[in-house]
Amino acid sequence: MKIAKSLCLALGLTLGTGTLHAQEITLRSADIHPDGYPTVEAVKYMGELLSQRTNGRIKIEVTNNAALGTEKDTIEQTRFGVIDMNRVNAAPFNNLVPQTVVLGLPFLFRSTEHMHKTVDGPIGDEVLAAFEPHGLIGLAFYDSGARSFYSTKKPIEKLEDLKGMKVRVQQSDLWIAMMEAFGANATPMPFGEVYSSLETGVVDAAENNWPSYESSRHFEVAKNYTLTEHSLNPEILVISKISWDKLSADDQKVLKDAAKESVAKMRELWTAREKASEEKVRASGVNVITPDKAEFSAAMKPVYDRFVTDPQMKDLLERIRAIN
Ligand code: GTR
Repeated sequence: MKIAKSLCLALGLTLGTGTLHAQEITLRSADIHPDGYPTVEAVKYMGELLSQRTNGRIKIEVTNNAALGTEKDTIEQTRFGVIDMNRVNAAPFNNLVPQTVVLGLPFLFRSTEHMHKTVDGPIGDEVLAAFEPHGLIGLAFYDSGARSFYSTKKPIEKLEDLKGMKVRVQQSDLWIAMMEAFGANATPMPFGEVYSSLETGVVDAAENNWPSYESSRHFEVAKNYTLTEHSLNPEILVISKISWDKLSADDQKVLKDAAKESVAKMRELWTAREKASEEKVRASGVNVITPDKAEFSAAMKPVYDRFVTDPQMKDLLERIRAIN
């Protein structure tokens, strides 16, 4: 009895102390997309899992709509621990983490399934691990569908139509080179500037997946959508190494698991949104063109020649191609 009592006391004391010292953590996560967009909702879902599994001790607060800045800027802020987490497309990471380049290479993935098998396996793990020396911890890959061109005036029906067109691209050397290989004039700029640039003629075209084309309302100003589907470049979720290092090993595991589990949720949300966005865009009367992709793909050789040069890149590419 005495022993039990003292045990209880000891336990109570331990729990009490634990509660007193349990630090509540709110991780601030950036996204350029609005509420309801699958990337935003997937990170919120991850936050729910994290909160449940830590009894409300660790939370995620998603700051969306680019309120924390452009992707390029928020990557820097995340590296320096000003922002804890960030969901960004692979492209703006290209210049910082060269291993991410392979995922954006044009016409590389044969299907969404091929891309999933790549990022879900050892190659995905290698790419995520490559972030650490740059002050970031790679947590997960999210879907981003297929990117296709959209233009304001001249519809892009064949490769030749891109010649001399001013096309907005993401801020990445790979993407600039890709546009040049297509024969276009690459104009790198943040996503938030694309709508007005299309509207005022600063650019003639841009490229993106159905959900981004729709949610950004770019389809209202660029009414020709050409299904080149030239890249299946995924999204990447990262956490600042500074924020990561402040977590206990147990919390790091809970966080990583929650991130991995949010991937399935994201894929579900993505499939539904892709369909809904396509329906909305088509219903608005956009001119949807299905081109012969072969000539677009054939034009990409200089991109591979320039970016797949070192042995590590060659090896990554061969292994991705070998995935069935
Ligand atoms: C979207 C992607 C964003 C951003 C944007 C862009 O598909 O989700 O992270 O990369 O494209 O083109 O800038």
